Amino acid sequence: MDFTNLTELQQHALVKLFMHSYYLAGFGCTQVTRLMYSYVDTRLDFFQAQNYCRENFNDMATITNEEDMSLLVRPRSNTGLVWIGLSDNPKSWQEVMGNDANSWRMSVTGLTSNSTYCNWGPMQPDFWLAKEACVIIDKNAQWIDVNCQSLHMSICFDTNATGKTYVVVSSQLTWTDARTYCRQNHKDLAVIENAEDNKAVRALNITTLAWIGLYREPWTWSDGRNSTFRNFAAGKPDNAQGINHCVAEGPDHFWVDVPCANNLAFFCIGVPKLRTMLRLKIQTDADMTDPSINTQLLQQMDAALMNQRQTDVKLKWKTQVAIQTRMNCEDFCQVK
Ligand SMILES: [Ca+2]
Repeated sequence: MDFTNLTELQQHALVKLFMHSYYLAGFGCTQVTRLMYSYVDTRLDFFQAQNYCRENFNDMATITNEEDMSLLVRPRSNTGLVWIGLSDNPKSWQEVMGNDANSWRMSVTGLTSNSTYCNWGPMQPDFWLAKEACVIIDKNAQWIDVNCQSLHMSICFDTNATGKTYVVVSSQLTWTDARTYCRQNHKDLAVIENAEDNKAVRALNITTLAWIGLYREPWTWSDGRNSTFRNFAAGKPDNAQGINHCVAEGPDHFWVDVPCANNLAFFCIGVPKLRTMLRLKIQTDADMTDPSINTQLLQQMDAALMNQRQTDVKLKWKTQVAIQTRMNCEDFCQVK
């Protein structure tokens, strides 16, 4: 189908039509608010709430300071927990070498592993008591996540023309001190990228636990911001059930870690996205059942809106085209 370009007059008419409907939808929307944060009184699990916030606002609530916390307003009737956007999604670190902000990283690069190789011991890593973000290797060359402040011997590594060589350091050090020692005297804490590397470390015949160069930074904000602000209640987080990987706030704004599967109300951040339906009547001899034709028409309408500097509008077809006659078809278009 050859859509002739919309004339300037048609573009103006299209923009007026969209914007008129946009404002009408705004007046009728009960979620319009001037607050940065919106309380959503629907009980969903963490990831369902995340989807809802992304679909209808910008994302889940990120808290960067105490002023942000004061803007989290809830009805007095809700004295329970409400999701905020902080979590430690175990899909990114538990039993796998993920590629997310809270995934395991190599000391020598600060980056996530290029290989998917790992050799976790039974039930590891488990982020026990929400305090284990560094990795040791045992005498069977199995990996275990432990508290970075605990004291252990270390395995450093060097590189040469044939690859890596590993060195045992018997001093009892924290993970950070072990890394400093390895960097000053060798290349870094041990990098283990494959079964051959792990076998080489096992050949060192260590008799107790030793640090290797793996660590991670637990907890990430849903919208990707790197706010380090925390307001956990005393003794939290503690990963008490071993599955407390998502964070909610109580009515006093103190945070607790709870299972992500809990169904709670939640706070989103951003201005609500307004939606409206437009009914368009198009006269054409083109085949409107052809998806490419529909896409082409949508692109032309997008371009017309862009020409009028209406850049914050997203269009999509709500339903498949229903042809009434060859020359007269109707469809619905959604403004988001
Ligand atoms: Ca552990």
